[in-house]
Amino acid sequence: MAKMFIVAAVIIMVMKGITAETINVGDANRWINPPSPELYTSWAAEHTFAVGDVLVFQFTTNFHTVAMVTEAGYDACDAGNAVIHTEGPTEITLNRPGEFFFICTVGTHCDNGQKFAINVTGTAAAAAPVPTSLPVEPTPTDAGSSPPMPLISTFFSVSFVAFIVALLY
Ligand SMILES: [Cu+2]
Repeated sequence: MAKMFIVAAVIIMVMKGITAETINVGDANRWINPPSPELYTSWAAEHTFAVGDVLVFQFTTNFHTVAMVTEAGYDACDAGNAVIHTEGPTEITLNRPGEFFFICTVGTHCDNGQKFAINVTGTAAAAAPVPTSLPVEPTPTDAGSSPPMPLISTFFSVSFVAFIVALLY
């Protein structure tokens, strides 16, 4: 029994490891008109991005913007008809795998390097929120087996407690 708890706890820790992260764009520099054109490309190269992660663009409202653009828009510093976020901070969830391109649309900021491209790894399903409104159907006769996916949050809580219990022994 204790072994099962430990296995469950390990699964939970792995799950926690792949849980969405909040990532501050530019780290301490925040989202600025960069002093060097490589600031954000360097920043992006130093980070990894996974589906479900949230990018936080820290800036004073109206001093900068955030637009998620196409690759062509990124190259040309042209937002086209992309949504332009003007309120700081702006948070953008990376909701799919693949390439994302971000620019600031204020003045020559983008030309100065206030832009970056990232490649997001993972699967779209990984970011799907756990449904909380689904009816939970307990299966008492099947208590020993792995719980089905909709019970994942219950599984999480129970396993965490089990992990603590396991630590005590
Ligand atoms: Cu800007």
